[in-house]
Amino acid sequence: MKSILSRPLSLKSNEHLYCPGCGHGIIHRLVAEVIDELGVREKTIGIAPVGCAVFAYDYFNVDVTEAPHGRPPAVATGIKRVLPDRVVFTYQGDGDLAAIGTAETVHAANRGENITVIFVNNAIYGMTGGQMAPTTLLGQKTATTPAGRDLKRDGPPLKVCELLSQTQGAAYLERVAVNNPKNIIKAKKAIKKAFQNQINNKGFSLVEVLSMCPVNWAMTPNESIKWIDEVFLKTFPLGIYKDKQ
Ligand SMILES: Cc1ncc(C[n+]2csc(CCOP(=O)(O)OP(=O)(O)O)c2C)c(N)n1
Ligand code: SF4
Repeated sequence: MKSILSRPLSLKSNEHLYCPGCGHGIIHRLVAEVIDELGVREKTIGIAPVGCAVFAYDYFNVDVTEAPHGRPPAVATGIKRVLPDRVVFTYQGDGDLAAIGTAETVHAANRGENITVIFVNNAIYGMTGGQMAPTTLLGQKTATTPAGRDLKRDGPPLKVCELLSQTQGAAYLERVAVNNPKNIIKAKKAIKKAFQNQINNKGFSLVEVLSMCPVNWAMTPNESIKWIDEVFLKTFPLGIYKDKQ
């Protein structure tokens, strides 16, 4: 029988700990397919975050180190500067990248570090109870934000692509989603471009991926893929926010 689908070489066969319907597994696969297609598996180094993706080092079949609490862009900067021939990427959630790691993210982008950042926005500060993500929507009640986000008390959701588009050093910023096949194809294209940019020395590239968290959204996987289209996208519109030629 002809095999039409197989596991990318850049993904290990380890079983994921992610919940059913979680977007992390899809995004892991897209990153792994891109690394395979670019033929850079032997020279790629990943940086894992805190949050649900903390175990990314167990899933990617490339060298991966761990930089807790939003420090992946700082660690990626050091690795890339010492080993400029390597392909260095960070994989971070919104709590990691846009709450505790805001400074590292903004300054790495502003300096134009030649790294690739995969930013998973699920509007949830995963792993801890009762904490709000910087991206949690106004009024959004979740398992980790039972009181919902209040504009006066908490401020509006933080829009990372829009924010980073103000930095001179950012070369490429795009927001994509993984809630349906059409969006998944676009997400892969954006992730590939973010890696290709690094290979072509274009500087800081970040792909923000809107991703499902059915467990903390208290939805079924089916409801959560619909919620992205019907609600999430209204606050976080998809598109290219910067593409420096
Ligand atoms: C004030 C504070 N500092 C640091 C931490 C450590 N910490 C645990 S999980 C996490 C981030 C989790 O959220 P996110 O990055 O959105 O990942 P997700 O699990 O949603 O994929 C952080 C920073 C914490 N819980 N609280
Ligand atoms: S809590 Fe949400 S982000 Fe974490 S693994 Fe489960 S579905 Fe994924």
